Amino acid sequence: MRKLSRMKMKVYIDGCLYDESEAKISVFDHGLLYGDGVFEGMRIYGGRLFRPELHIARLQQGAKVIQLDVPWTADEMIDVICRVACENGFTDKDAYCRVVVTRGKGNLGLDPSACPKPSLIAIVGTIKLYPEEDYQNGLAVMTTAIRRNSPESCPPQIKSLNYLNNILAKLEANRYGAKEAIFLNHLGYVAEATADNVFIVKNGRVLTPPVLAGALPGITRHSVLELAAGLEIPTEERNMLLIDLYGADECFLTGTAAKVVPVTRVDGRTIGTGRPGRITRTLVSAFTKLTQETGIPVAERNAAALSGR
Ligand code: PXG
Repeated sequence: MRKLSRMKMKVYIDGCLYDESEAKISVFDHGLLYGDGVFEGMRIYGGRLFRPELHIARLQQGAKVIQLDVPWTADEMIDVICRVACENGFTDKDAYCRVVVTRGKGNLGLDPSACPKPSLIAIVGTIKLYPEEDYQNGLAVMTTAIRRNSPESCPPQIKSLNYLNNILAKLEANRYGAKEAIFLNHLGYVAEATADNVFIVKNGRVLTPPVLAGALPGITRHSVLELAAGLEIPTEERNMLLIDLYGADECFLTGTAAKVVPVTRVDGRTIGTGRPGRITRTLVSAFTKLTQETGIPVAERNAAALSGR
């Protein structure tokens, strides 16, 4: 069979668009040398960019904590994403956007003061974490022996370019044939998955670990908590132990890449009935509806930016 050739992407780096094969950064960029920087993953649903203001606010907050001065406003960064989306033909389709702010070019010492100018990279393409059948049947996940980054080290709430801890957990999941790994924190409380937040449903209540347990303040998590509240399903951010996970009526993960995905097995144990639960399915539908009905139309936004508004 003939292989379908993928359209060549245009990638944005510091004010210019490059063909993907020409999109390169310096080997002296501290994002590469030390993982010094922050990033965001956003989605475009049917040509609309989903909640970019929340993603950019999280990026700016993380940058502030690591004393990385981001010279671009939220509006400027959203304009850049919409421009790259349009250049790549995602005006009416689904897409995945990666925004990266690196510390920029420096020298071989880790001192960030040698890096005068941060770099902004924007990539718009596609991503699919799990096959469709996992959304129908639910994922089998495992808990990992790796602990979520301690809050006494690099704060786990920052979406930094340091994902090695998460990658170690993902490698462990791959090794055991699990679809995803769930971290406990240094105190033994459930924190989150490698790129998703964790939820359980117990006695009709939707529960998720607090951010203080080591969870990233996920935009999907936030949206799902809002949707549940709107549907008058009680919600609570609460510390949970493994026993709460194993004994849950339902379980699901949320994330920009994963969206809302049911979990039906944890560490070989069946969760609830072993099928995606009723409340999970209700929230999947509500989230899908939200993504289809809200968001910034990238084509309109780009046209307005080009015409100087
Ligand atoms: N926890 C962690 C550690 C994450 O990295 C989430 C939770 C979910 O947050 P949002 O805001 O997306 O609901 C994330 C998000 C990737 C990829 O390339 C990773 C994320 C998002 C999109 C793509 O694997 N992480």
